[in-house]
Amino acid sequence: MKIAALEAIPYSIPYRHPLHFASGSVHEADHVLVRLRTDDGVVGLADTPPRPYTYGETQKSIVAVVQDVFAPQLIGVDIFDREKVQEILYRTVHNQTAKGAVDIALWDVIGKALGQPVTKLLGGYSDSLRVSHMLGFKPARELLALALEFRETYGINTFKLKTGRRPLHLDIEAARVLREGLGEDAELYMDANRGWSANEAAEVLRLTADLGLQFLEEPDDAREVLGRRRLVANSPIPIAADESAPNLGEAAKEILNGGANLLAVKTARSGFTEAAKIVGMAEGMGIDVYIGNQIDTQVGTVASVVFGAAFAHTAKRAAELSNYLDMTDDLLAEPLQIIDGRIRVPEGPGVGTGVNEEKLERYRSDR
Ligand code: MUC
Ligand code: MG
Repeated sequence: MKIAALEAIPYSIPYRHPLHFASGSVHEADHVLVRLRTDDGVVGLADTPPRPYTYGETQKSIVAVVQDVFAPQLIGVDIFDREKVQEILYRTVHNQTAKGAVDIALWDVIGKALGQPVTKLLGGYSDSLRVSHMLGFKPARELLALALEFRETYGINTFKLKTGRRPLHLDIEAARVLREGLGEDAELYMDANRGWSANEAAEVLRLTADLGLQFLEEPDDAREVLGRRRLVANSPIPIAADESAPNLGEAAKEILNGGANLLAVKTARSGFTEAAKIVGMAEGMGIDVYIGNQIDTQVGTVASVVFGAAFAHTAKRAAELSNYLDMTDDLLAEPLQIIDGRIRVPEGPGVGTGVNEEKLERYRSDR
C-alpha cells in the first residue's frame, strides 16, 4: 500500500479568549490539517500548530513544505516503510511540526490498514491518561477561580502555570495563591518559556521553595549553557526541557550537558516515531518524561493521548491535554471528553483523528 497524495489544508478557529505566555500568545487556532491518502483510498489525518516563536514555522510555511517538499518525495513510498519516510523527512532541516504531522498521518493510515488502534501498535500500555491543564498569564485570583472551575467541572487537579514575567513577584504570587486555594493535593508546576535569566529562575525557586512545586519547565534560554547547568545542579526540583529539546539529538544534548533532568515530549513536533525514540532514550538514561502541549486542538490532543497512553514511561505523569477547551469549536468528529480528570484513548482503528467534513469546509482558509 503506497502513499498516493499528501495535502496540507490551512484553517482557522477562534479562541474564546487569548492565551498569553512568555514567548507569545494565541488568539485563534490558525493551524494546518495534514491529509495523507494511500493508493487504496485509506486516509490519515493529523493537526499542525504553527509556532513561529518556538520553531520558526508559519501556517504558510507548513503548507509549502508539506505540499512542495515532502509530497513529491513521499508519493509512491510504501506506508509500512517508516524508516524510509523518516529519512526523507529529515533530509529537510527544521520544519518540526510539519514533519510531526506527516508522521502521525502515516501512523493513522497504518492503523487503519491493519484494522488496529495505533496506541496498541505503539505499546498499548494504558486506556487513558491523567490530564494537566495549562494556565496562561492572568491575575492570581482569576487563575485560582479558573483552576477551581476546572477541578469542579472536569476533575483536573494538575496545573501548569505559565510564568517568566517580570517583576518576579507576579508569578510567585500566582503560584502561592494557587497552592493556598487548591490545597496540598493539587499538582502544580511552572513553565517560564525562557522568560527569565538563570539567576532570576534561581531566585524564583528560592522564594517558592515552600509551595511543593513539582518542577520548572524551560526557565531560561538553554543556549546560555553554564547558567543553565548551574541552575539544574542547584535546583531542589527537576528542571524540564521543552523547546530546548525539540528533537532526539537536542534532547540527548540537553541531558548530557546538564541543561535538564526532565523532558517534555510533544507529538505535534516529534510525530510518533521520533517521540518514541526520545522516550526510549530518556528511559534508558533514567530521565522522566511527560506529555506536553503545543496548544493543541482536539485533533492534535487525540494524537497526544494515543501516544502518551501507549508507554509506561509517558503514562506515569499527568499529560497536558485540555487547552482545546479554550477554542470556540474544533474539527474532531468524535469530541473528546474529560471525566474524573482523565481522557480515554479512542478504540477504533488508526489514531482517532477523524474530522467533521462540514466544519472543515467552514473553517478552511484556502478557498
Ligand atoms: C508550552 O509548554 O510551552 C507555548 C506555545 C506552544 O505552542 O505551546 C506552549 C506550551
Ligand atoms: Mg513549555
